[in-house]
Amino acid sequence: VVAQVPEAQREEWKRRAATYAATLVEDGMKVGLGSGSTSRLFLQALADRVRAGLRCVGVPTSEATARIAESLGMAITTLEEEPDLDLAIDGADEVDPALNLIKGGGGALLREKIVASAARRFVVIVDHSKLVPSLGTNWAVPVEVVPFGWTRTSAALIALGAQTTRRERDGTAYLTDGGHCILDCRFGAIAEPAMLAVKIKALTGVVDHGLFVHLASMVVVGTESAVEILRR
Ligand code: A5P
Repeated sequence: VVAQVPEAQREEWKRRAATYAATLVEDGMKVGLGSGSTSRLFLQALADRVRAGLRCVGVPTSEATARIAESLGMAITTLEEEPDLDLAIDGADEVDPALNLIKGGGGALLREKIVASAARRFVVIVDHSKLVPSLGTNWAVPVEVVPFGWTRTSAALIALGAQTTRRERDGTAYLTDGGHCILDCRFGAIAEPAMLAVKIKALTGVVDHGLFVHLASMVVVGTESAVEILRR
């Protein structure tokens, strides 16, 4: 499905969701700032509001997002300074009908999950092509693992039913902002994300994974003509 939608059209759908999400930020809020291309559009829309007088402070979910936010003139801080956020807004790779997610296509899943968990409301912004009947339809589950003994951790994930691929960049292991590897794990369609999430998290060597279960309070979906709001 994803491949059939021209990129320019998806970009427009993403922009629609991102622009709507920027209107959810109220004066004085502490906001988690997501990572990825949809979040970048959100940052641009939010920066427009900040230039118009809105006061807010953001906690970035990646070094890349921190750089973008700063370049747009936005105030940023850390979870150490502001451990309780009013709102977090981020993209996703897949969204199922129960609003469970796969995240981490951009490799920022660990900080994204910590920031989403620190927020009173976690709002997800996606284009329509990200909606799937079950997680795992189009995407592998990214699993963040410590580099030490990663082949052992990979074997444990294979024993859970995954086909694993270590993510690479320029011919060498891709490393996250936290200095960990990512193993992209294909499980096929995932019948019970909550159960799989617990099993993956229990493996020694796993730091965290891209299954976001029962975390999103709302999903804003950009479509051809409008935004659709999905609530849990
Ligand atoms: C980053 O690690 C991811 O979780 C992104 O939020 C996700 O991959 C969605 O990215 P896009 O908005 O670029 O599709």
